[in-house]
Amino acid sequence: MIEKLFDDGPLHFSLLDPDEQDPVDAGEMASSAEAGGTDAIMVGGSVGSVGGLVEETVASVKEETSLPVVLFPPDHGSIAPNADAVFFMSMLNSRNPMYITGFQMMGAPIVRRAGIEALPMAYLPVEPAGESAVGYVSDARPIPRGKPGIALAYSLAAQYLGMRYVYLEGGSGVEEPVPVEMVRAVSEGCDAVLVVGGGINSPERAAERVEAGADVIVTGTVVEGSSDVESTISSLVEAVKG
Ligand code: 1GP
Repeated sequence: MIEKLFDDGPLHFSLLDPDEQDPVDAGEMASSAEAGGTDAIMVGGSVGSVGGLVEETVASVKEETSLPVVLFPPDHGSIAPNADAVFFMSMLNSRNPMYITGFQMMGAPIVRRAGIEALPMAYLPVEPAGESAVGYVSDARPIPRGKPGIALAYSLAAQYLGMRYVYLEGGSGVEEPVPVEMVRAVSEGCDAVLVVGGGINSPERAAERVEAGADVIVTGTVVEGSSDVESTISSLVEAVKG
């Protein structure tokens, strides 16, 4: 059960977008990330990461590492049966009902047939995620940075709906990650496992958010173009684990 992994937090997850590199390179990056001490590989992306490409990327990661692979799908077309688990996400603050319940309805039978572990999650874009691919594609109404109370209210709603994970998403590659005050408010006021990502590109940024109560730090962009993925991940992991 991947769920058990979360008992041993705080954790660092490495995100690989299948649209950004071919599956062989993804496997090599995952191998370096494993050597750097990351806890799991997330596979997914907003645009172009569908079907066979996701499955081949998962296969390559599993061939090169012994890490759990957790899908991070934008919709039902990105659910690969060879992954270990899926963040089964509902974007509670989307304007488009397909991102709240529609793609979930279409994806649920795929998850059941594949026997993948489903981790029920509220996926909450936070400003400036409106400028990122995920905000644009999913028609998000991102939470204002100065409103931690709204993030907590959504997170509590998720908890009361039975979701066990909350992901505060700043947007991939953004300049400013989710504010520390917002991470603290959600961590202190809600029981869900708190995942934070988007724009976390330094050990300091990772450590501040763990100190504020994040259970999982996700990084993706920081290793793109890195000549030494292992040491980049290793310094992030060190910051997360203290
Ligand atoms: C994006 O939160 C993830 O969905 C990771 O963001 O690419 O900025 O690390 P970065």
